[in-house]
This record gives sequence, C-alpha cells and structure tokens, in this order.
Amino acid sequence: MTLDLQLRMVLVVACALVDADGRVLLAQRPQGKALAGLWEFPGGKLEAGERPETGLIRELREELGIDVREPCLAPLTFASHGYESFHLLMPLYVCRRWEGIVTPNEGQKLAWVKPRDMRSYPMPPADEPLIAHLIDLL
Ligand code: 9L3
Ligand code: MG
Repeated sequence: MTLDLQLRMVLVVACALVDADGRVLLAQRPQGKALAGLWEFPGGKLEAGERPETGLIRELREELGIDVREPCLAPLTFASHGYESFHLLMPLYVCRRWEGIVTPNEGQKLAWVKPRDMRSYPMPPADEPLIAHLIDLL
C-alpha cells in the first residue's frame, strides 16, 4: 500500500497590467466560480504542457481581449499560498504594453487601481501579499 502524502501543487499565472498613470488592473471573480466577488490580478491555470508566458498571453486574450507580446512580460514575484486541498504557486508578471482595448470578455467587473488603494478591494489570500511588491515597484 502506498499513501500519497504530497499536497497537490497548482500552478496559475497572473499579470499586473499597468497603465500610463501607474494604475493596475483588477478583475472581480464572477459568481459561480471559486472565490467569487474577490478582486484578483487577471490570469489563470496553465493548460497541459503550456509555457507560463504562452498561457498568460492566452488568458489575457481570452479574458480581456488584449494582445501581449512575450518580451513585454516581466516577472516580478510570485504568490505561494496553501489552500485546504492544494497549494497555489502563482508567478506575477508586470506588463505595461499591449495591443487592443481592455474588455471584460467574461462579464467580469474591472477596476484600474493604484497599488496603495488596493486595500479597499477584497482579494484572494494568494494575491494580497503581492500588493506590497507593486507599491515598491510603482
Ligand atoms: N487564483 C488566485 N489569484 C489569481 C488567479 C488568476 C487565480 N490572481 C486562484 C483562484 C483559483 C485558482 O487560482 O483557486 C485557479 O484560478 P481559476 O482558474 O479559477 O481562475
Ligand atoms: Mg482566470
């Protein structure tokens, strides 16, 4: 008999899109999804075999209708948070240049927020510690 004691590791990629005024895009998680109503840095799970940057570019196109080129994605830090049934590892990229207009393609609410004002937007516990890194950066 073998016991699987390993906690499932889930890899998610996320992005801080920064506008010309140093505001960062937050997206509200829709009703019906885990953590509904909380404000997150856009992104999502990688598909099998997908490179993180490729997956993030795909997620940003799907969720927000924008096109990001890989050299415009700069890794900043990562989130590491233990949920009850899995451990989330989430690299956070910063991006200041994209093509197209940011559009809520999944009906999600969007907000452009200065990092120091993010405390009034309830976030998933994984995202919250990332705010300090954005305050330092911007
Ligand atoms: N998650 C947390 N913060 C984020 C993102 C994009 C995702 N900025 C968490 C929520 C879910 C898991 O990662 O527990 C997978 O995300 P999704 O596929 O449900 O969006
Ligand atoms: Mg997503």
